[in-house]
Amino acid sequence: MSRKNQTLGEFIIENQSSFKYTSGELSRLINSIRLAAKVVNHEVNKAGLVDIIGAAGDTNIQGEDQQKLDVYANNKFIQAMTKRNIVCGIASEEEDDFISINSQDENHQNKYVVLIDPLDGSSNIDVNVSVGTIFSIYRRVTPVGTPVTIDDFLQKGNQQVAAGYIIYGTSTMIVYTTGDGVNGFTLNPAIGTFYLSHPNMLFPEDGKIYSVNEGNYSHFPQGIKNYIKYCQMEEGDRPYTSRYIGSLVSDFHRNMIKGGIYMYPKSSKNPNGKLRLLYECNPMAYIAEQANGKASDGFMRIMDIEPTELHQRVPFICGSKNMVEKTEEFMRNA
Ligand code: AHM
Ligand code: MG
Repeated sequence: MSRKNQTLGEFIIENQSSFKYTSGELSRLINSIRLAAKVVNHEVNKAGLVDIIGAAGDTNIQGEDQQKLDVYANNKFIQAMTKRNIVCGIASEEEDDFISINSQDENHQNKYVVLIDPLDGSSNIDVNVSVGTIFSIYRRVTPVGTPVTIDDFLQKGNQQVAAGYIIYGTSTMIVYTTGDGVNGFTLNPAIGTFYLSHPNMLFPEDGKIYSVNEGNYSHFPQGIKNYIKYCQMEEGDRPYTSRYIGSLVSDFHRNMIKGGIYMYPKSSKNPNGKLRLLYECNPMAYIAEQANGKASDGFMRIMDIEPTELHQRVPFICGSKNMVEKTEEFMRNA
């Protein structure tokens, strides 16, 4: 039984047995993400001191090169998962190709692959606005004992066994699902422990917030334009409001708590949208669905899209169920 104030470590152990494959491998994997999150959080929180301690590209006082934060985060998450020999493969927004992991003694015995966006919301990094990490976990489809292949990564979102995000915001949180609802844990930075603060998170069925980069309005498909106009029109009791941080994790997190919709549609500038199917849209879609929300490309369920390449982009519309369905209706009728 989960309870508020339970630590993430306790929660992982307690819920391990409810997971259908109970080898403990998935628990170890989530634990390694938890550890890397703390290290990255520490670095993200120092980012404002960059003028004092040196900018990316400089050499710091210990003679180490300062890394850009997204590169730093990428290295930390990959190290956390490879050093402890927990996964058989990783794909990252920061890497052109997937990484196959093998340790001599284990000989490709691990069963899980991870797809990760180590630091999403890159335009917010240098300006003290929240950024996030997004991860998605699958069981490999190729046989254990052999190197992973691209097929292990190009799985539909509906095959995910776990997904989550870390938000480096006014407080730092891990929010994740293993297919049994969504739980959120807040870091107490004084003692470095995540506590269950948001058990069983749910999107309100309807919401008032729409989040979209309206600077791209003139390039949007007609259905999206119509939906935005519908939200803006003052008619009866339609009190919509616009909030857009430009950091998917933060916009999604707020919308899940308050009720709302996030949209990154295709446009004449970005014919497939901007966000990446495998390590941005699918994990957020899984969390959304587990929290009673919805995720669509405007016409079909995100998690049913057949992936064709690692860094594939798709239009992404996600949030409170009624709002997503309304947008789909506008898309169909445009
Ligand atoms: P990134 O992976 O380069 O950080 O891009 C993803 C981000 C999302 O977090 C955010 O919602 C979107 O890009 C914002 O894009 P835009 O600045 O075009 O509105
Ligand atoms: Mg990203």
